[in-house]
Amino acid sequence: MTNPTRAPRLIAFLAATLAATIALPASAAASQFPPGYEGFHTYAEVAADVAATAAAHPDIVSRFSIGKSYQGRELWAVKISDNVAVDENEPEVLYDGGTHSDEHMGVEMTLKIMHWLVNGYGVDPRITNIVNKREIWIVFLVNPDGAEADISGARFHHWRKNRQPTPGTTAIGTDLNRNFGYRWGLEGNTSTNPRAITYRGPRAFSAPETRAMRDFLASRVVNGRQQIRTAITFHEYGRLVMWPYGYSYVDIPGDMTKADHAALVAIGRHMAATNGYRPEQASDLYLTSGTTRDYEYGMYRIFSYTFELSNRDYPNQTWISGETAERADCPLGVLGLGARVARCGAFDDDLEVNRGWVVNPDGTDTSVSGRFARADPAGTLKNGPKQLGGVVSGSKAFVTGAAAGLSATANDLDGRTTIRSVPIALPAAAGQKLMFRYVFAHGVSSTSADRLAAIVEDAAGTQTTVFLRSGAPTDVDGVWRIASVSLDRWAGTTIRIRFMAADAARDSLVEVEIDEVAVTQPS
Ligand code: 0X9
Ligand code: CA
Ligand code: CA
Ligand code: ZN
Ligand code: CA
Repeated sequence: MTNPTRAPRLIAFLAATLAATIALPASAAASQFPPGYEGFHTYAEVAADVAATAAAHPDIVSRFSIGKSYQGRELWAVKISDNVAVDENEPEVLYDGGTHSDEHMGVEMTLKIMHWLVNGYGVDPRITNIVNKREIWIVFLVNPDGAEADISGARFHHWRKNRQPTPGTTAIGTDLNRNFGYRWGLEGNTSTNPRAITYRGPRAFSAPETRAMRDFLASRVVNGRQQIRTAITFHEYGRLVMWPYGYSYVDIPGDMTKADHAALVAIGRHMAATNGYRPEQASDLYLTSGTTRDYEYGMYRIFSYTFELSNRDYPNQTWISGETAERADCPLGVLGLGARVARCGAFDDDLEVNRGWVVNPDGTDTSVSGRFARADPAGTLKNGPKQLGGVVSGSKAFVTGAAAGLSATANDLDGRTTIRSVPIALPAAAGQKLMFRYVFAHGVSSTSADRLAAIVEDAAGTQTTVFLRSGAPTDVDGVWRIASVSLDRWAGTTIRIRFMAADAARDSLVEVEIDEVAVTQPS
């Protein structure tokens, strides 16, 4: 393989942001890379390599398409795992390349990862373990139309965007890494000009290629939980490892938790140390919005990285960062033993994104106002703080009526409200605890009929109250407290967790908040 050297691609280095108009031949002979770059794979060669590898290793590689490009090319992908035909309950990992079509090295990296896993399986214990214990998804070339355009006539055209015309203009192409629907369209290095190389598209997910990625990600939500826990999206160039967010210069905005940030940085630094890249927050390079990485973390809390590969280092396994695969069971475990015990058990939910809780699961709740909602609570005051305006982690918790309203009793709980978790399979070992943070506040007119209960529902539907706080005719201010309850009775079974809050008997001021629900590791 030659060592290709090409013009700088990082757009910060570009003097002009307008894309050159490129003329493409009307009829396409088999495309090929310019002389000296024959080691790179054209779309047809990617498709052939993926098909041949899947055919040769049907036990661990399954090929599929996540959808079609604007011009109708299949967006080829594989799943790599043992028992590959079965959706096993194994942590999942996603790698993608070729979002920017002139960054061909990212595509080579995705192919390299596939061959690294396939060739090392049963040979290298580390790789065998990854294939057996994880489900790896690879989308090789997110933007095949652009990649073909980029090498048309066996010359490089520096074509970055897809090949979709923008209605009402003569311009072609949307920057797919500005078109994802998380905080799409903010300021920074993203353009409303259809001719610009960073054109974001008329709306989020206006491009078929980003929609295919969005729909694939959504398809990995199983039982209410996103199965993909870690991801790398491969770009070029600059030798960078970047964590979220790119949309803000703030290190830990409200839509990130402190713990996630610490883990994102730790894993990012480890990976950078293995390949000599520079680790940094994406916005340290420049502000962007609508990127793959921000969408994956913001929407699903996938621990997601952008790698800017070198445009000279044709990928070899030195640069494969297997840590994303190895840590996919519990990225927060990188923070040490305490975090592993508390956050890497059978269940962990900071309540920042939807992880499948159902409100009013039996349809019998009586609350007319103040039913549980996952929200950013407003603070309320009535003889001292009642609903607290800050949560334990990030900016979300389950709250009884998140808004403050005009009076302290405007959005408090009236009647009974219930939430129920997804099924949680508890390992058989002893010492697992249900831990959660809660606020239970009430006014002087409260009675013992007002309550907050944590309930374990077993596989047969039997409910057992394992935690109870009851009201009393005294004024109790809101304070975040921590609860810890043994689950030994249910070890080795599948349970659901319920929280029930009630303002019963006579109407009183009752406020409840729940955050950081977890089942600890066995002791
Ligand atoms: O601009 C991009 O999309 C990425 N760089 S590239 O040269 N491959 O085009 C960088 C994305 C990283 N995110 C931010 N810088 N916010
Ligand atoms: Ca498997
Ligand atoms: Ca699975
Ligand atoms: Zn790129
Ligand atoms: Ca939270």
